[in-house]
Order: sequence, then C-alpha cells, then structure tokens
Amino acid sequence: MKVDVLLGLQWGDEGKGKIVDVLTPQYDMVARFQGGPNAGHTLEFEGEKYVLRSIPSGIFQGDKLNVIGNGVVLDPKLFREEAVALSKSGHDLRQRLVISRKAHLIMPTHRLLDAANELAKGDAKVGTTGKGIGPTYSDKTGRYGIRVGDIELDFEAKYMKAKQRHLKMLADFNYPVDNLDQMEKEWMEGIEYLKTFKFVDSEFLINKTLKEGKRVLAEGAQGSLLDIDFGSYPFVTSSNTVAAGCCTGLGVAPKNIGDVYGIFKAYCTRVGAGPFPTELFDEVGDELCNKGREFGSVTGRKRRCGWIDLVALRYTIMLNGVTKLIMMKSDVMDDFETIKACVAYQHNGEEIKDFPFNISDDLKPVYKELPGWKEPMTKMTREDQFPVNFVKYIKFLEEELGVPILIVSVGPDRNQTIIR
Ligand code: 2SA
Ligand code: MG
Repeated sequence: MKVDVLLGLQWGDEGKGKIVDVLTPQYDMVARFQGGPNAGHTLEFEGEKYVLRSIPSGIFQGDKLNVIGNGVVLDPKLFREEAVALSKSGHDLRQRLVISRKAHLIMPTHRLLDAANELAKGDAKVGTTGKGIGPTYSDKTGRYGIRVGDIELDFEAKYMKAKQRHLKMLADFNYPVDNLDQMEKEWMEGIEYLKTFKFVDSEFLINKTLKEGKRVLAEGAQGSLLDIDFGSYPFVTSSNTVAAGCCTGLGVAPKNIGDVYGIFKAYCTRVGAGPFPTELFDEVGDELCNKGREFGSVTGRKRRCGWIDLVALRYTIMLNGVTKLIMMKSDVMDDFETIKACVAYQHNGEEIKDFPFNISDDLKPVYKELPGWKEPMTKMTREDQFPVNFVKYIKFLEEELGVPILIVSVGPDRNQTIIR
C-alpha cells in the first residue's frame, strides 16, 4: 500500500482538519509529518468544535492509530493541554496515539527566541505564531536539537546544555527571561505527561503498516505557500509543507506516495506578514472575513482575505503532484453577485503565469470575472443540487488547474461535505 497525503495548497487554514476527519474512515492510520503547535486544525461535529494543534485529526475516529511523525516539532506543555482537553471530552488517547522518538522538542527558550527574533526584525517581522517553531527547526538543522527519544536517555544534560546556549543568545538580544522559571516548570510537567505516551520508531511502524496492506493518511499542516523552500520566503514557516515533506517527515520512500489531496479555499487567506497579490482591502474582503469566520484558530489573529489565486494554485499543484482537489468554503460566497479569480499577474506590462521569485507590490493580478450562483448551498447534500453558475465555476477551476475537484465542502460540519 501507499501513503496518501492531504495538504493545504494556499497559506494554511484551508480546512485540512475537517477533511482528514471525513476521510479517516477509509484509513487505518493518520500521521502528521511536519509543523507543530503553530497548526490549528478545526473540526466540528455533533454540535462540538475542537481545535487540534499537534495531534492528528484522525483522533476522533475510533480504532485508528494516530502518529506524530519525526518531522513534527512538539511542545510538551501545549501537547499536554491539548491532550487533557481531548481526554475530558471522553476521547481516550493513549491507545490511539504514538509519538516518534525522532520528533524534536520545542523548549521554553525556543518560544522566547521566537519572540526575540521577531522583535529584532522590527518591520520585517514574519508574524509567526510565537510557538518557537523557527528556533526549534533551526536547532534541528544546526544539530543542536533535543528529540523525544532523548527523554529516555541523557535528557537532563542535553536540556541544560541547550538551555545555556539559548540563554546566551537571548542575552545577546537583550531579551527578558523573567518568566522562564514558570515556563520551565510547566514544560517539565509536560515532559512527565508525555512520558505516559508510547514513543516509537515511527518510520518502521509506518512502513510495516503499509506492508501489511493497511492504509495510511498523512496530514499536512500550514500550506504549500508557507513551505520553507518554495513559499513566499522569508514569510514562511520553517518546515517543508509540500508533499516531499511527507517522505522526510515520516520516513516514507517517494515511490510509496499514493494520492495527493490538495485542499484550497474558494477564495484565499493568509495570517502573518508577507506578499499576498490578491488581497482585498475593501468591503468584499471584510465580507469574506466575517462570513468565513477568518480568525486564526491558535492566535485568534484576523486573517487577511482576497480572491482565489490560480497562479499560486497551479504552482502548488505542480510542486505537490496533486491528484485530487478539495474545495472548501465556497458557501461563504453564496450571496456574491460576481466572483473573481486571478488567472495571471501583470508586471511592467508583461503577463506572468508562473509564480515568480519576487512577489513584489507592483505585481497586479489579472482577474477573470464569473457570475455568482446567489443561492444558499450550506444545506445541499448532493452534486445534482448545485446551482448552474456553481457548476460553471467548478468547471472553470478544473480547466484552469488541470485536476478534478473531488470534494466540495459547504459548511464546517462533517455532514456538510459533498463527494463527487
Ligand atoms: P511560524 O509560527 O514560525 O510557523 O510562523 C511562520 C509563518 O507561518 C504562518 N503560519 C500559519 N498560517 C496559517 N495558519 C496557521 N496555523 C494557525 C491557524 C495560525 C493562527 O490554523 O489558524 O492561529 O494564527 C499557521 N501557522 C503558521 C504564520 O502566520 C507566519 O506567517
Ligand atoms: Mg488552521
């Protein structure tokens, strides 16, 4: 068997959590391969809303095994909070969640360094989630990191050494560390809690699962335009969010990647700083934000909103080798008279169709206008109920993007999902 990958094609918050939850019944295992508690995967069912940060979104579906892979960075304090909240709602985690020994730990000082870096960057700040993601991945590639498996080995010594190094860096930044004792106390409690979970060599577990003919779904976090290599650098996250990240973040060979599900919103959003060619600053942008409830699920930050960008989507579909598309939140535009889609960029009188190296401010989107469908879609359950103009919109997107749209989501609930 092969691993199917599900990932976001824009700047995150496409609705991955909901779709993983919907697809999980078809799988035996769900694994996260990158990112950390910067993610906020929202799921709604039976009138309840859950936000997952580090735990895979397959956790709500009974007998599936969920894996936090080696490519993930884990904060024991936040993991504990997340897991305790889930346990309270009656979900027994220890039987269904295992953690890779090779996943790196986010230390309290990583969080402080994240804040210090942002402060030092001033106007050029990235707008990170402040969860210590960048400093933890920097330590990983700089070969200073501490991994989950170290908890079973010479943990204290490694922790102290890393902390001392970070304190020197924080002193260089002149960044206050007054809170560190309290942060450390909570973190160590998180470590004790983490120890009650099973640590595994997840690369072996996953490959064995595939050999047994079982199905594995890999769940991406953030979005392809936040990829460290291909995203809008330096306004990106610090991991490979594209499908290739699944190979390194789980230990799966490229030949063992099967379907790649690419999720996108029928419009576009981004949180944090950085270029966003189709961003709207008018009442249409406000409407997308309000109707789409576009606020960060982790930080509560207002998301920037704009029209769908097909130049960017074609790029991320190419990078990921997307085989099936999933369109989210078109219902937010149910009342719109017209809908715009960016089909190219205009720069110095030249038309650009490939996502460029430099996404500068003088890049202007070229829009194609389509008539809105002007019909509420949130209660629809079948494709044959789709309004005529919506069918035309889907056809247009499929032609532009060259990949079929398999799923259309018409609302946040599990049940508001139409599989074509
Ligand atoms: P970081 O914290 O170092 O990964 O931030 C770097 C950039 O990556 C963006 N980023 C995200 N963008 C959208 N959604 C994310 N997850 C949360 C959510 C975000 C939230 O699901 O809503 O609650 O604000 C996410 N995580 C990272 C971030 O905005 C920076 O631009
Ligand atoms: Mg999110």
